[in-house]
Amino acid sequence: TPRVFSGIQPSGNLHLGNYLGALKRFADAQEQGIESIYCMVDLHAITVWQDPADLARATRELCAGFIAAGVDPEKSILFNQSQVPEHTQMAWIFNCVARMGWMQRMTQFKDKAGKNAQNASLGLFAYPALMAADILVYHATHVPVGEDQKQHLELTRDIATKFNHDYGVDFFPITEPVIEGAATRVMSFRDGTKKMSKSDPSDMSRINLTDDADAIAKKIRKAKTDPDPLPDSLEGLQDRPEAMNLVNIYAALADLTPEQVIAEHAGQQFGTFKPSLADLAVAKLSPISTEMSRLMQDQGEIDRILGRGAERAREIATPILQKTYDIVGMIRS
Ligand code: AQP
Repeated sequence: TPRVFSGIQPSGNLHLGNYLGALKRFADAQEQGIESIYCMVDLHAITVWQDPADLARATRELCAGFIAAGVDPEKSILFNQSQVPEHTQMAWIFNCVARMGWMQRMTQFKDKAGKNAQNASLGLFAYPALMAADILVYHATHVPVGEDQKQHLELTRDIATKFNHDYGVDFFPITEPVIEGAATRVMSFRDGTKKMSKSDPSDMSRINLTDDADAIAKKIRKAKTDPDPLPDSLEGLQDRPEAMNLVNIYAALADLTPEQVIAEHAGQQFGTFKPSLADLAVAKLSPISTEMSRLMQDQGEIDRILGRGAERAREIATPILQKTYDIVGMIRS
């Protein structure tokens, strides 16, 4: 039976890329009635330093973001990673399955560690093994993510394959990444060759899910573009990353294909297209930010949702971890 797992880091600045690449698609998937498990991956977040008070706040805000985006905590399982210790227990097993060379190839590690990789945390290096544990401790079959996570998901498949092979079992499923839709890679508003990211120092580079209508409209108006009008076919966007990004965002927000957006807006100047996009973005996103701030007023309720989600998650994870320990030869008495 299919089972969906995905996670988001509570590292602040939840943005349009997280919404279109992840949250919105989770809400859409939920309607298909597949068992879905969604995690605020706080243990991943601390692979780079997080102020403790900010981390707690960002975790609650992320939970509010899931719910405001349409993920129902009754239908889906919503929890924070550190409340389910089976993730880290499984991660240790996978640390012993994964190879140093595999980790060294991860582009996210190279990007985040920067030039001074010796100074990066050991956790940042081992991040993909914990991510494999997040997924496989539930025997999840499908993982909806943005394009940037593709390499980590391949590593998850490699870990599952090697574990199954090393222990001569057919135990872990080979997980399918689900990377689809018009906005699997939302780009920065300042630089169309960089992905929109939480950690970009420029707030103008992204739309935060907590931005109000004025901020959303202003950021779209000021987004970098080229001087040409929109072309009359998708091919005309090939070497125009900023224009392509805005068309893809429009398509994803309106549940259209990029082709349909181009057909509707061919020949328009950005002076015309940007205000339409701003209206659409405000219509779709400001209800989410309003709902997030409403939910954030009742922290106790958010904490109860996370706690209840963690209990439900553990019901699935505990027997899978125990079986893993049995396979590996760990005594349980
Ligand atoms: N720009 C993006 N376009 C589409 N999807 C995106 N995702 C992230 N950025 C984009 C997807 O959002 C989910 C959660 O991401 P995450 O917070 O776990 O990971 P991240 O890649 O570290 O997020 P950021 O915003 O890019 O943070 P920093 O700046 O710290 O690197 C994932 O499904 C991801 O694909």
